[in-house]
Formats: sequence, structure tokens, C-alpha cells
Amino acid sequence: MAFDVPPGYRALKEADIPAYLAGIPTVAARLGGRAAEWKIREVGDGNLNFIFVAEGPTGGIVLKQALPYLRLVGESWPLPLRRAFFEHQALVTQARVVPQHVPEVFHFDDTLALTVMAYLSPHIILRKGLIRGIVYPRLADHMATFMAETLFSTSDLGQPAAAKKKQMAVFCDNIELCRITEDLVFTDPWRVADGNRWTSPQLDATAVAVRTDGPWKRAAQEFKLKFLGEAQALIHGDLHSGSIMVTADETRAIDPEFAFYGPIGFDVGALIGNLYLAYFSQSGHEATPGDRDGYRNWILQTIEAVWTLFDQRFRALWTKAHAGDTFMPALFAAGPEQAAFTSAQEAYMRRLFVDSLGFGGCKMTRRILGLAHVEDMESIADPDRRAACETRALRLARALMVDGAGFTDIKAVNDTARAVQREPAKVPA
Ligand code: SR1
Ligand code: MG
Repeated sequence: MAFDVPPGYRALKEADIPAYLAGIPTVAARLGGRAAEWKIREVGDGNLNFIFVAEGPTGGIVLKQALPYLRLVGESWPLPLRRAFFEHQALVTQARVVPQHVPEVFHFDDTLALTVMAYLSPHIILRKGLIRGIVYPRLADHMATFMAETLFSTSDLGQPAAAKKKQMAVFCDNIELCRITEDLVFTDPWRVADGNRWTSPQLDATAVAVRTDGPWKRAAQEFKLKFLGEAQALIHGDLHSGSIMVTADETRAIDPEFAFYGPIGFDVGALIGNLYLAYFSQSGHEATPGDRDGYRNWILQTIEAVWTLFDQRFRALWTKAHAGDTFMPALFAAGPEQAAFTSAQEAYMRRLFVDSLGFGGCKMTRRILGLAHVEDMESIADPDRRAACETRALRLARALMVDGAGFTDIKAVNDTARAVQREPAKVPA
């Protein structure tokens, strides 16, 4: 089905960009000089949109425009332009609580489905840094803050019910992008589907085994039910390591076009699952075995810190006076009532933990057996080595999805990841 393109929409070419930007005084001032001097280049390597960078004598900007179809596949896969609206709404909402962790937005054009925002330089995409083996000392701290603040403030703990319902009404129309996740993350890896692909022939038998693994398939459907039914908070919706831009000192989450009111664990799990993908891919990037041992450890420390700090900060926000209509700390008197409050928090955070592991496992599986893969694995040229990395990642993914409730804490998950990494990754013949 094709989606409506509003009158006035046109896909901009590089040559159109200077004149367009010159019409936005704040942006023109930021770039400086004359439009004819601005250097424009298209840099998009994502699956969905066009991304242009414009640089002038005094500054740079990014212009992101949605196309009425999926860039990864082409015009045969129509996609609504309205995703640009949801992305803009999400960026504005996130900026209210963590302006330091999102790109600043300068301009939004609903008709052209485009957003003009800060050009993040010298930032790079986190996934690329993880492939190169770069340590980001502040990543866990920053991402824990980003997630705790954005997810808490948009939940029923952090905002009044009426405000949440109004926002939900806006975001619940992001139907088609949610549908991509519903199919690609929770269903397609467990069925024969157009576009599914894997390292072949090395993982042919694995793909069949996954499709016929009842408990694993059941877990995927249970997480899909949560994704469809649990409107806990405004989630980023696609918080993988390709949606995070980093330097040693700064971290910013980009691309929230999949945003909607969904389960909090989907965001936390996306980040953790992608960090585990990076972890298992490291042996494919080593020049000699063991080269990346230190880096592997840093990834696991980062995963532990992400969960631990997220958990602490989310609880801290909950415990201080907050705007939500539920579990106001003042409702609970000292003594036994406090104990009831604390135990409710404990149960809530435990559910979030198990959800995050399960969603993380879904995200790992889809990146190995589904349509859209990750550069961490794809850049491993030798298919035997790649398949060995992917096999280990799938083993952890299954454990996270099927046995997530059995992990006492994040250290126990990391212990399992280390054990899986030590196992010979024999690929079924
Ligand atoms: C069909 S689009 C493939 C993927 O790219 C995005 O980053 C989302 O993760 C989506 O599932
Ligand atoms: Mg994206």
C-alpha cells in the first residue's frame, strides 16, 4: 500500500539544500557566509532516510528527510512520511529532560518531512567505535541517564495520567514503524519470511533450528505481546548502537522515529542486546586471538554499569517528589508502609530487568537471522569466523529470552556471556 504524500512534498537533492536552508534565518546564521559557499553532502547509511550535512564558514547542520519508502529496500516498500513528525515530537520531549543527550533541533518542516538539527562533530556512531575497539568511559553513565530520565518522565510514575493519555493519542498513530518492529524483531526470525538472511551455508541449520524451537518462539511471541500491549512510557523505539553518537566526553541518542508508548525494557534491551552483539563480534575483529580481551571486558563492564546506573537513577526519580499519579512517595507513611513502597519498587525494577534481557535477546536474534543486520558482524569478512561469532550471540540471545527470569542480576548475565564466549562455536554441519 502506498502512503499519501502531502501536496508540496518533494525529495530534496544536494543542489536544493542551500536555497532551502537560506530560507531559515537561524540556520543560515549558524552556517555563516553565503549559501553558495556551503558544502553539502549526503551521508545517510541508515535503512530509512536521506541525511545531508551542510557546512558553512561558521558552523554545520544536519538535514534529515524522510522518503515515502524504505531506503534499504526501495520504492517497493512504502513507508509514511509521518515518521518525521514522530521523530521530531520525540526529540522535543526528550530534550525537556536530557537536552545534553539529544541533538538540538533548529527547524521542522511537516510538509517536506524534514528536520534540521545540530551537526554532531567530531562524534561518530557508537557501533563504528565499538568495531574499532574504542573505549567510551562516559557511555554507561550518559545512556543510563538518558534512559532513566526519558522513560521515567513519560511513564505513569513521572507524569499525570491526563498528560500521558494525550501524548499516547499522538504517538499511537506511529503504526507502520511499530509494524516493522513487530514483524522484523518478534516474528520473522521464527518463520520463513521474505528478506530473512543469514551467513549461509554456515547458519542454514541454525536458522531451521530457531524456526522450530517451541520455547524460543513462544518467548518471542510473549515479548511481542508486551511490545503491543504495555504502554509504559514514551520509548525511543530503536535504541541500538547505530542510534547513538559519541565522543570520549559526549553521548547523544539520535533517530527516535520509531518512538511510541511501549515497554521500557524495549529501549534498555536494545542497548544491552547491541552491546552483547558488539561483545561477541570482537573475536571476528582480532588480528590475533586474545587481542581484544581487554576490550571485551570493557564492554561487559559497560553493560553492568548501564543496568546498575539506570536502575539506581530510575528508583531515585521515583523516590523524590514526582509528577505521576501513582506511587507518590508521600502516600506511604514511615515504617511498614515504607517497606511496602520499597518492595513495590523492587518488584517493578525486577520486571524491567527481565523484560530488558528478553527484548535484548529478540534484538540480537533479528540482527543475525532477519532482514536488517549489524555492521559489527557484517564487517567480519571470513564467513566461518562471522558464523562462529553469530552462533555465540544466538546462544546468549536464547538464554536471555527463554531463561531471563533465572538471572539473579546483570553480573550473572555477564558470567553467562563469558562462558558462551569460551565455548567452541561449532556451527552445525
Ligand atoms: C526495515 S528497517 C530495518 C531496521 O532499521 C531500523 O534501524 C530499525 O531497527 C528497523 O527494524
Ligand atoms: Mg535509525
